[in-house]
Amino acid sequence: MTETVHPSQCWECNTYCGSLITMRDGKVAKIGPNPDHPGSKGAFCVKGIRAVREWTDNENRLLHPMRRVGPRGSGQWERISWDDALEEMAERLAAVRSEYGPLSIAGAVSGGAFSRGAVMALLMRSIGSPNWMINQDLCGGCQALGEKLTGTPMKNGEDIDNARCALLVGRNPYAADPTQWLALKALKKRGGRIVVFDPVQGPASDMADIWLRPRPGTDAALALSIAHILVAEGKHDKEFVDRWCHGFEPYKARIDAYPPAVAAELTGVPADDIVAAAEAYAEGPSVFVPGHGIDAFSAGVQTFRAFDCLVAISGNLDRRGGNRLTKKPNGFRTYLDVIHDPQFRLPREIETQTIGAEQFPLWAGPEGWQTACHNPSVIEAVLTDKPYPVRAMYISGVNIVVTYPDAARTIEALKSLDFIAVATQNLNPTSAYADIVLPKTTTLEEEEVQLIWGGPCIGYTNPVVAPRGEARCDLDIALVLRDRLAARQALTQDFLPWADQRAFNEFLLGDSGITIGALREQGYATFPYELGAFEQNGFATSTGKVELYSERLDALGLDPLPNYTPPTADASDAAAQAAYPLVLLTGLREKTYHHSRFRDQAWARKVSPDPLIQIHPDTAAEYGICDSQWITVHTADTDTTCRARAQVTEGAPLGVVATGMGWWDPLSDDPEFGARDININGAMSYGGPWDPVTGSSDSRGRRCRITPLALETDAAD
Ligand SMILES: Nc1nc2c(c(=O)[nH]1)N[C@H]1C(S)=C(S)[C@@H](COP(=O)(O)OP(=O)(O)OC[C@H]3O[C@@H](n4cnc5c(=O)[nH]c(N)nc54)[C@H](O)[C@@H]3O)O[C@H]1N2
Ligand SMILES: Nc1nc2c(c(=O)[nH]1)N[C@H]1C(S)=C(S)[C@@H](COP(=O)(O)OP(=O)(O)OC[C@H]3O[C@@H](n4cnc5c(=O)[nH]c(N)nc54)[C@H](O)[C@@H]3O)O[C@H]1N2
Ligand code: SF4
Ligand SMILES: [Mo]
Repeated sequence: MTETVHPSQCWECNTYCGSLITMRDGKVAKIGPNPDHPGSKGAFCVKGIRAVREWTDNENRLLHPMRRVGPRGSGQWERISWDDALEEMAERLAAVRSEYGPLSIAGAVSGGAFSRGAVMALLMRSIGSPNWMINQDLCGGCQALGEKLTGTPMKNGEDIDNARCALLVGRNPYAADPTQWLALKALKKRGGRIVVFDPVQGPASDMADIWLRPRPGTDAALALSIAHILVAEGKHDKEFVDRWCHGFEPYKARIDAYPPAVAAELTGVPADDIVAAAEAYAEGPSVFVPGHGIDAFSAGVQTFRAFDCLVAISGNLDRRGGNRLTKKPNGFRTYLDVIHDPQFRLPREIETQTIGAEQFPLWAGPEGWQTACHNPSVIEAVLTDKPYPVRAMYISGVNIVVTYPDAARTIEALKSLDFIAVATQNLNPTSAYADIVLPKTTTLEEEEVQLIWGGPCIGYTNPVVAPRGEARCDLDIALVLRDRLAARQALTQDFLPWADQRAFNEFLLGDSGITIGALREQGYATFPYELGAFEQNGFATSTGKVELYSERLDALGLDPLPNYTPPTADASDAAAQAAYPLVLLTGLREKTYHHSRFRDQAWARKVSPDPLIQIHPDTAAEYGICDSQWITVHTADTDTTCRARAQVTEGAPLGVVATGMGWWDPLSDDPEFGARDININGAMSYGGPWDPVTGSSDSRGRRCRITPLALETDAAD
């Protein structure tokens, strides 16, 4: 028996924990945390320990390419060779390209946090299409754009280890991020203070010194009010503001409109509690720890800007114990650098036709953050041919039927396409509509190199096992497809100049001096990192300063100052409010699952067998709902409903119901695998209102009503 230990990194989620993988006789025997990893510092989670192995080894793993033989969604497949699969895919894509033009082909992928995002963007561009869809309008996009516009790219740079106060806003690190959770527990232990903004009770609010429960979607008013208190009491960092902040005077006028009494009225949080939170935050260094609870909604960017400006004026930017600005080793390329590299770009006149670029130029098209499309507009284009037809899709590493709002509409769009190929590790509700499915490698079978901003370090994922069956990684699929398309004169330009994933990874490492050999040895590579580099370089905005007043937003005719926008739930008229009296929150994370992943794993199903929806006891009593009873959820914006099981708890505020996301049932006989039945996105709209910058729709804060299902339904289940 031979046993070896390999330092690696889990990239099942973008915590990117350092791991140690024990191999015994060529098989993975154990996966555990790497205590030396500078990013995760020994943190890890059950998904990394257990789910990733089962994901690789499970009997449902897709091992061979398959072709659909029955109608779309019928679940009837035949095994085919890679050769046949890629020939057919090239033939069908070339046919669509010649009939409708290159722009009629779109890619869909989770986004630029993993190599498959860059590969998808470059494959689509090679075909001549600027259209690729990412998840980030639903995840982190508002944070990224808020930071970009303000000049404060600080995501994952939270220095909790050295902070005296942590301000958690819409974040549940207990389930979502073990590294943050360990750091917060340590902060608490050493006498630091934790302030939590969250309407719903959870492990973070249980540990908080101060817990504010704003009405959903109103957090911007809290941030503006705290900024007002700091400035009114002279507790802001005057020197930093004078030297490095653009637009302080108009900003001051804006925050002065939000004294605690006004913010209390808007948010439902008592004014004294807002003052107490401001006092705790003022005793820095303080770190702002945001989460999905204030992202992915129609006022997400302004909400983030309100907090980003607070971080800046309080002197906590790029400061020990505050929010560090992200940096990278000289010569290293991130995936975003690749996406924006001029050598891999289509002509500007093509990129400006990216779907969504006209309405959301900071999101989609040549000036866009990742250049990717506005997803709801792509679904619309598929169904209406406006602004032009989209007739084929290649979907990899994203389960859009489950994770995009409005599952019924996504399914309708997929059903109407001329051709769909899906690369995945197992059959799921999205691949159910494919013509061709392609077996994809898992994170134990792929080599990945990434900038870990939280480290800071370059992280390395070691491909410790050979791909199972005939699985291939995204780049390998793309390279063969490119050649087959070229053979059919269906290529605009070759934007994939690498022989394999290793060559791509070496391209990322560039002139950084970091080698694959060194990464394999240690599992990561650190690089020098200095705080306060803005003293030399300024900030990445047109003024070179932190833009409290955003020149970019001003030029686009949008509000240049951070502001409070009333939540969508407030906008409807009295009749609509009476018909849909509750506010729906979605997205609560569970330790067991990763979005729609791992839903077939027996241990996870045992811990969490059904989708739960938290309901306050008084609300439950009003509707005659008891704990564990199945109910239906119906929002004001779609005709469709979905089911969930009531969890009656005082943790949910009165008038609010809160649920998770990502539910489907891989063991179901239903060809849709429950994608509309037990999936909250079966009852959500992907339509407006949209955030004016990112085009994000409200993934929470929508009005809904609930109906108890007869208890007999339970017995039938
Ligand atoms: N186990 C596990 N971990 C994960 C994931 C997973 O699926 N499973 N997904 C990963 C990904 S991609 C993401 S984006 C993160 C998401 O993880 P988090 O960033 O922690 O986000 P959520 O769990 O969606 O919500 C966090 C909190 O926001 C609160 N909230 C809801 N609405 C509001 C509001 O209006 N204001 C405030 N202040 N709070 C609100 C919720 O009650 C919840 O407690 O988790 C990552 N980690
Ligand atoms: N209503 C509502 N909707 C939401 C959210 C919410 O809070 N509420 N959250 C949003 C958020 S934050 C996110 S991040 C998204 C997540 O949305 P998705 O990215 O669609 O979620 P996953 O379940 O992670 O889907 C990934 C799929 O890709 C495949 N996959 C996994 N790993 C790999 C890989 O390494 N390579 C390839 N090629 N494929 C892989 C698997 O087959 C899996 O089914 O959902 C969003 N949707
Ligand atoms: S938190 Fe869990 S799933 Fe995410 S990277 Fe770490 S071990 Fe992997
Ligand atoms: Mo996410």
